[in-house]
Amino acid sequence: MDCIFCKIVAGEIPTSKVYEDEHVLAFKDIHPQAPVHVLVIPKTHIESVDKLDDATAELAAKALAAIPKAAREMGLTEGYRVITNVGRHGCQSVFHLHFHVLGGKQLPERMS
Ligand code: DGP
Repeated sequence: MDCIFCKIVAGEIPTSKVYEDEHVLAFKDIHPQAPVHVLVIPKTHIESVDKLDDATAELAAKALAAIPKAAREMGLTEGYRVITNVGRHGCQSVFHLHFHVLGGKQLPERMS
């Protein structure tokens, strides 16, 4: 499968890891949009939130549970924003489920 995040999980593409466990990887976004911008992904390939079902939701939950660990690792004591883009209107560009964790400054109130 030609998925850039699967290649990162496989160690074929180097990345700046923030947190890792059996099911989840968190790494710094290559194009940061905030002082801290981390991507948290399940290691298993799931296209997006839109493709979740009862079986794969458990893997998504493991990724969600890793977010506070990645946030602590990055020193995000004052809060942060979690975003996941879905499909064309959501401007998803990498079709492997990922949660953007943005912080390190006061973020704008508007999200769209
Ligand atoms: P999205 O547009 O929501 O699908 O976000 C994809 C993000 O992935 C985007 O912010 C840039 C990031 N990204 C793409 N390729 C790479 C890569 O090879 N390494 C890292 N660290 N981030 C990447």
